[in-house]
Amino acid sequence: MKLLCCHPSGLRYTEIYLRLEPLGVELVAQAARRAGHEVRLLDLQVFSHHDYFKTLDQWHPDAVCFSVNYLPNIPEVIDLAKETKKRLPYSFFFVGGHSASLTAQEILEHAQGTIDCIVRGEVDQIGLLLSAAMDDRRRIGLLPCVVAQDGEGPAPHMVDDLDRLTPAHDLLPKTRKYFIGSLDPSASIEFTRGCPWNCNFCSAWTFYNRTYRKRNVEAIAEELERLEEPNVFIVDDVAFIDPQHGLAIARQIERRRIRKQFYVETRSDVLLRNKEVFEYWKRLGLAYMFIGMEAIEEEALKSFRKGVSLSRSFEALEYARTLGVVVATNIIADPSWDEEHFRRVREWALSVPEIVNISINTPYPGTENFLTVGDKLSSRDYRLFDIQHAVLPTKMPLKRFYEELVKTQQVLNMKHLGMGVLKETAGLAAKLLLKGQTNFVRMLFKFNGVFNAERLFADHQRPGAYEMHFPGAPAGAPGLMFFSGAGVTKASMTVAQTVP
Ligand code: B12
Ligand code: SF4
Repeated sequence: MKLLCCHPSGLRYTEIYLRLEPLGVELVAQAARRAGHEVRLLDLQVFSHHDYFKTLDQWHPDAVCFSVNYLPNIPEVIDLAKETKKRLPYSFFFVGGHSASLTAQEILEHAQGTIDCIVRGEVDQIGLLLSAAMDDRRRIGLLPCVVAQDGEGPAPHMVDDLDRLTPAHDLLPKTRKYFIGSLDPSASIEFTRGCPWNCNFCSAWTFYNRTYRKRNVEAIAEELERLEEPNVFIVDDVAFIDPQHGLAIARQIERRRIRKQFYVETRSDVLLRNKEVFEYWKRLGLAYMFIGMEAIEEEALKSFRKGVSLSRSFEALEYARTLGVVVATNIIADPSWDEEHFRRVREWALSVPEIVNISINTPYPGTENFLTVGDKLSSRDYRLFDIQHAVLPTKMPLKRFYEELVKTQQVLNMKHLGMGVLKETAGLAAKLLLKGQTNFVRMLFKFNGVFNAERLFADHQRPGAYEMHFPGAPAGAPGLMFFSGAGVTKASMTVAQTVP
């Protein structure tokens, strides 16, 4: 069978800073290739819809799949499914990934029969699914992980060996298009999967049942050795939770003389607890670090159930500074914020040397927040769920809220984007341009074209919205966990607050 594996378009609000390779769909491609199928990869973050349709028309795939990790991509994928079925009526169209797993029934409803099924959970039994698609599509709804129009198979189980599959990086064309800031070009890699904490705005822990699994260090080192890119984005939600694992990977890198620059994301308490791991990684090439702070007020941190005190957060920032890596953090803006609140955040963010990013508190399906405040949503247009739009009622008039948000983002970005930064990084920029890497330099000038209050406001009036289901609506209720063996719903939502 010919299978076309696709990742949907990037968002204009993230593409300024980064564009990263689609690991999820690369795993699907690898699984299908192993099962003997002919596979192509197409990433719409890099290629256009025109390229997609050209591939359909010229290559005639028997099956097409999309990875949907992001809610804003749901409408795009549904529209592409509809158009695909017009061109290739007998093709098999399926979707998987984080967001698709958590909103499976409603996606099928919106797609009106053009999406054959959603595969929930992790890439595992793709071979079985593709055989069923070739032989007898009526069987599909009986398969594990599958949600189809006419049936739903057993709940997904978690993959026991994360090293059984490695991403089909070699099938990815145009790898030089992936970058994060000045780490241009950059590949991506996964060391661990899942998160043992339970912040109420996040679905990382609900998706993976609050488990935390580690890959084999040798397998990781071999994968790193195969990557040609000089930079690597480590996609773990919280890097180096287990210090022994982090140290063991570092030793492998040192022993094999792998020379790369790395980007990691972690938590304040993990950083402070495992200083020796981060120091070792700094010596090996750790260049960028993102620390999820989320708030600069104790009360707000508590309300997110982050499990870290404000003083520990500030201590972590201070310590990170001494490591000599670029440090970025994020603050979650609440729709209840007024001018004064934005002003206080601007004042704090300007007083620290780190890159400070502002996102908006957004209840995602699969999060506890969705179950508690999801019925108050002011918009259910999937395209607005990118944490740059307010989908809960704002205290200030919406337009005013966006003006304050963009003003804050502009002030903060002046520190890190534009002409001033180009002057400071002139040597690096010139080096990258000489190598034909333009992503970083373009990034420095894209900001104003993208972050714009008028545009954010106008996005709420765009036609063609598919509406997300409210929590509790028959086809939209995701519960909190869906892997087999778990059944946490709104009624039984108390989750143990164990912090590793
Ligand atoms: C790197 C990353 C990004 C990159 C984009 C990378 C890319 N090209 O896809 C950037 C930084 C741009 C990004 C942005 C955002 N992200 Co992000 N991101 C991640 C991160 C850290 C890693 C993704 C990854 O590669 N994982 C490794 C691969 C192997 O896992 P995976 O893709 O999930 O694939 C597994 C399954 O989902 C499944 N699968 C995936 N695709 C398919 C397809 C089929 C057909 C099948 C069968 C199965 C399947 O199988 C895989 C495992 O076997 C994840 C967290 C995480 N650790 O996963 C968050 C995460 C996916 N992001 C998230 C969010 C919220 C966002 C943002 C909205 C906000 C933000 N954090 O900035 C934006 C929106 C971007 C957009 N386009 O809309 C959430 C998603 C929540 C949700 N959907 O409910 C996550 C889970 C983080 C979190 N802690 O909540 N992100
Ligand atoms: S620590 Fe990070 S990944 Fe884990 S639940 Fe909290 S926000 Fe999500």
